[in-house]
Amino acid sequence: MLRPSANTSRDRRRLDGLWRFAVDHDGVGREEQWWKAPLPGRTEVAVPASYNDLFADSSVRDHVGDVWYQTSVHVPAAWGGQRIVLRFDAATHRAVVWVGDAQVAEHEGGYTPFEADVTEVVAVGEENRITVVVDNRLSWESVPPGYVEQTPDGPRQRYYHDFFNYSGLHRPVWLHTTPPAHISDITVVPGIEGTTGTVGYEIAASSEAEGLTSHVMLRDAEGREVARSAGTSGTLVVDQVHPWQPGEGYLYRLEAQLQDSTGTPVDAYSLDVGIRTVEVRGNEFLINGEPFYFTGFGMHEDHSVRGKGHDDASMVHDFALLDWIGANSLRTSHYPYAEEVLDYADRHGIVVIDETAAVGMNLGLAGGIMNAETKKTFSEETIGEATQRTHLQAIRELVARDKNHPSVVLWSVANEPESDTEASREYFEPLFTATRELDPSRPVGFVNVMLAPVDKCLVSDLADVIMVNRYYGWYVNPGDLANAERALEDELTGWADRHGKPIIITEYGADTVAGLHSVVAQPWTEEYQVEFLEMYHRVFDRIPAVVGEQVWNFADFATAAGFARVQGNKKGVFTRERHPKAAAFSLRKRWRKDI
Ligand code: GCB
Repeated sequence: MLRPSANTSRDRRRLDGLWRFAVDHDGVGREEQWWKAPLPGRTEVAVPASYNDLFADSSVRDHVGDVWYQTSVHVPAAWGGQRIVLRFDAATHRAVVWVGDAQVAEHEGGYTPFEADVTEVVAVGEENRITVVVDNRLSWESVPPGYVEQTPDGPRQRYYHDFFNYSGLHRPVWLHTTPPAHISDITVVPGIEGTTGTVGYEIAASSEAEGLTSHVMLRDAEGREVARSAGTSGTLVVDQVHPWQPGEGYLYRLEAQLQDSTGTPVDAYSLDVGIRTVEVRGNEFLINGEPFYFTGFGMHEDHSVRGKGHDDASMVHDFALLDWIGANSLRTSHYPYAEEVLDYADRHGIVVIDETAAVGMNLGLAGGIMNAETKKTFSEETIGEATQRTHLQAIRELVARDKNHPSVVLWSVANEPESDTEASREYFEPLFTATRELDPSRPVGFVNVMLAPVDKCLVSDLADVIMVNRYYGWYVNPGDLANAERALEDELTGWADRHGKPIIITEYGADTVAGLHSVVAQPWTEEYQVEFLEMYHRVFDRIPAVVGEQVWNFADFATAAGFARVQGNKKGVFTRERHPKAAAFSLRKRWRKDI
């Protein structure tokens, strides 16, 4: 599925803005067919945004179930004869879409795009009503999982992950066109040998394109042609290649065309391409054959008021802070981020660990802390075959969406699942296999939890890279950094010895209330966060297999209520408003080589 584009053969419109909105408190909208008329009430909502925090109303914020969105769009008469497509970059967690009275799409999974060919349904040259119902319930079959508890006061959504269940239309909505005979997908796989770059390409086209020929041309960043080829697949060869590199996101542009027998273009699509290699060799992580050391953060798409809604201004600012602090990488914890984020990372040379929304698959933990749960994590009553099917589909959609981004160097199939039981291994083995089949060009891993240390974890040997989240000095040995240092070093040494693979510490951090200070470093103070991180860095520097450090978290973020959460998780190095805590300055000293 290619993203909407505007060029000589295609056009696009963003449908963002204010939409009509109704919370289906009584769960009657589907039965009453709310898509057939203007939605009840006068409420409006911003798209893209989470709806939860837009209103001063807990019955909206904590609503469990359906909410309805509706807008009207004029479809230009000039679009007649084109294929018209309605696309949602995301609807969290599932949606059904109608144009007028006709259902056109249904999608499960809150963080990947979906689209519908609405050519036969829209009235060209007229206003068309678009209605979407978005269901935010998490179940044992969804990714991430959860369950709805019935209480005397109504349903309550329960889940095991540590971020607020923001919901709604979080990303742009598009109406766009392609010619009926069109390019439907492009896959590129870059390579480098010495000073020569290669771009393996494959072009998929719609059935109407039979008889047309595919042509591709590669231009450098200055627009000069550097290679061309014909046919639906092949390899472009680039002499004196300018590689895509961390810190310098050099991009070529692939221009693909479908041409008829007279050489006239019928459809065209352009794609940015970074030429780089990624390889795990021994305990090193190599980009373009050079050892790469990850610095940066696990992040969240999280802002006050708009929740998980994508916003370019906030994104640019977050990247500016990453640059300021000297971060060269991020993990899309704990779900695929907006595609704009990956585009930006491509252009600016930020390295990305791309994660699915499989988080909270560990009933021994809830909201980041130990949980007295009697249910088994992996079972037919909880996370079972149905969940695995959803998970597999989420991996397929993630790889399909992000396969061409040079910034993405590693797939993370899950965050902190239970991984010390036979059942967990049975669950994950096919998912690793499938991910490698879908993309043989990138390493695959998952993020290990502290409850499954090196001698207990039964899943890590399936991974190319060991990713671990550790909280010595916080959840274990709180306030005792001397003991924490020994325990951390012992454990990381154990991982290095056992697997001989590169290790990335994908989370380490301490909750810190900005403005809280103490002369003798105490948990929750800014001083403690600084000393905590410095202790981890001493240990990392003593273990050669450690190839990366990503602090938890970039910024404070919203969570479900909990006695260890002070208006959310406070492990940010920046506050939720993106103001630096003391730790930001100490990380900057470590990570920026130029100051
Ligand atoms: C973790 C989770 C992350 C939590 C964090 C915490 O291990 O991966 O989602 O927010 O711990 O702060 O407890």
